Amino acid sequence: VSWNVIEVDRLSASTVRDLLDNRVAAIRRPGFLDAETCARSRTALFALGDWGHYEGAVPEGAAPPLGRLGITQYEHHGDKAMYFQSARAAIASRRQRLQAADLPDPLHLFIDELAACWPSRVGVAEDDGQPYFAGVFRLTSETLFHADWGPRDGPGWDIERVQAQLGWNLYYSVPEAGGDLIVHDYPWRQEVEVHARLPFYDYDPAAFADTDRVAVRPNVGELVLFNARNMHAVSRTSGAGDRLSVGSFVGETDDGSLIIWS
Ligand SMILES: O=C(O)CCC(=O)C(=O)O
Ligand SMILES: [Fe+2]
Repeated sequence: VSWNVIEVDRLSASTVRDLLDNRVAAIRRPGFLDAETCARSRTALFALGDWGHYEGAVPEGAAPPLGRLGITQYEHHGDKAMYFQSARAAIASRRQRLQAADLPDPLHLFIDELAACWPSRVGVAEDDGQPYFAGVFRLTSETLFHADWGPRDGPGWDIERVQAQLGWNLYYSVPEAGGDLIVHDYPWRQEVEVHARLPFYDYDPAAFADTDRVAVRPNVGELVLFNARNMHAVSRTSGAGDRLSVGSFVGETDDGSLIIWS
């Protein structure tokens, strides 16, 4: 295999293995959710009305997503107790909202397909029996270069012990232009930190300009997986509010099981 984007009918252990080991750049899994369910989900999620809630809460120039439903570990890395308290509420509200709108939970669909092929346990990450939040919905207009890596993002958290990390996203809607997921063959390492212009965010692409790179333009209903430890970004979209996705991380632990969080 070469470090490139591959397309599959269904997830398999060997392709997921290749991605965890950074032998392939990304996995496209088209038709994970049908177009009608994507459209219905988008309408129902927007009707909830609290998008854009986090706007302005991030540093100037950080090009935040326009909005999201759910929480991330990264934004709470300084306060673990507060995170697990927020996670409880966020998990309950997420479940209740999907149920009320009669929407399939994409996180469950994803875990089902992954668990069906993976030889070891697959489940939501926990710290002392407390579950992490997983399956954040995001409206993205642009994301600057960054890497998502549990050992760096969660020292003292359970996700610290992951040995490889993927990200997956399912796209409910996509923009006319832009919104490509760009991934470099450059797994996070300590020495790249001097190139971060914000804490763990907005890394100067000059630091890895000489590495291989792919650009994935997602389609509606498609699942895209990539190695989240690699430097990645989302190019600016043509229209704000067009790129609606849901996703999480998947980390491989020392015993081969996969743990899931956002
Ligand atoms: O929206 C995407 O395509 C990728 C966003 C991202 O940075 C991630 O899922 O870690
Ligand atoms: Fe990311």
